[in-house]
Amino acid sequence: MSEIFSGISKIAYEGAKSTNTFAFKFYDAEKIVMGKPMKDYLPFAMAWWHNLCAAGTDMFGRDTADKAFGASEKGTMEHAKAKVDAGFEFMSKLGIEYFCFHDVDIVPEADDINVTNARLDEITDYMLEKMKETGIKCLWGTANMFSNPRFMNGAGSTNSAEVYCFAAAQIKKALELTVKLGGKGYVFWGGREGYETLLNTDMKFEQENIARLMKMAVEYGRKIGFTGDFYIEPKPKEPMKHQYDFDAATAIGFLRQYGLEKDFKMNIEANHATLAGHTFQHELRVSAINGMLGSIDANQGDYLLGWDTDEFPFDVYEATMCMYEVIKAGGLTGGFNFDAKNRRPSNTAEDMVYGFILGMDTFALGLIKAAELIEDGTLPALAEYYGVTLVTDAE
Ligand code: XUL
Ligand code: CO
Repeated sequence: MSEIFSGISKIAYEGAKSTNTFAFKFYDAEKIVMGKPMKDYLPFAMAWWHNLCAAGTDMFGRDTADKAFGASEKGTMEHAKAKVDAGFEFMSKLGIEYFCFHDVDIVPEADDINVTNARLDEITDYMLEKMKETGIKCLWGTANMFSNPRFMNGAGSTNSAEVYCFAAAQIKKALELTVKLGGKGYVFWGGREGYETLLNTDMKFEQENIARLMKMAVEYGRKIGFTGDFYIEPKPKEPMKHQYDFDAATAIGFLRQYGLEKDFKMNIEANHATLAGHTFQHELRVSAINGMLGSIDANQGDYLLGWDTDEFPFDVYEATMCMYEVIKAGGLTGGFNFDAKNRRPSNTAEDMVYGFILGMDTFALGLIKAAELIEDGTLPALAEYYGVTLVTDAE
């Protein structure tokens, strides 16, 4: 198999003064921070969909990037395998230990679910080989229940029994694949679980149906040996006008109402927090104080746009506050998945690498700054001066 990112060697740490654009300035995997190597705080993951599938298409224009990775035709099993080759080479060069995937990211979806499932079996065999070769692991898997037109009215909240059953079948397979790949988590992001108008929506019934689907997933997952966490990834809107998993507080209330709280945690995405009118830190704290801080989708939005722009994170203040919460909570059970993509003009293989260097460096610097905040004693001294208790020290 030929090298896909030829000309790019393994990305090394060179320090803040380095002018080498293909080097980390802050992410030094083995550097000890508060008694642990950086990489233990920051289990980074590559999102299969953005890095290997998304090629720049938006509602105003088609692909700008060539993500064929040497395959002669896109949307084929040859292309699916080329993505596996590209993905594992990419992760190895960046030192990324995990990946996350939706079922339909890893194979082209066929008209017949049995054909899709056979393709999924074949590609995951190939992924397993690569995982053994490289030591790279699966952070979480999920089923895409929002792209196919059948899900236009939702999956768990659909008005069609047939679509509901299809969603259940898709989750069953995605769970089996997650177990096969040793995934630590399984995500529910309810992109189309919501409504446009309440005049034609039975909200209670829809929420009960979503909970029922999750309950079946838990029962089946535990039966086939899935010992990891299920996650809800809250998001208030987009694509729907109103999504049921609005934010962490809403999702946690929902889980408690339906008796799902023992099996589920939160997968908090920075840009989704912003869309809900919260800070990233707020969503992390709400999850942490409820014992449900599971995993993170690391990205950022643009405060001037009300969209889910999924940018690679470069805001060090946000990353610092995030790492402050993560350290205080005793770490994540999951990891930091870069649910992030390059802008349309950043369309080269080199740009893919730059995006990840930026994101990894931002979180590494955030970790360093959060550790300073905790270790330099300023906050406890101020708290003592004013006679207050720091909430995260209260336990
Ligand atoms: C969409 C989003 C998803 C989930 C997985 O906004 O974040 O990619 O992370 O379905
Ligand atoms: Co996400």
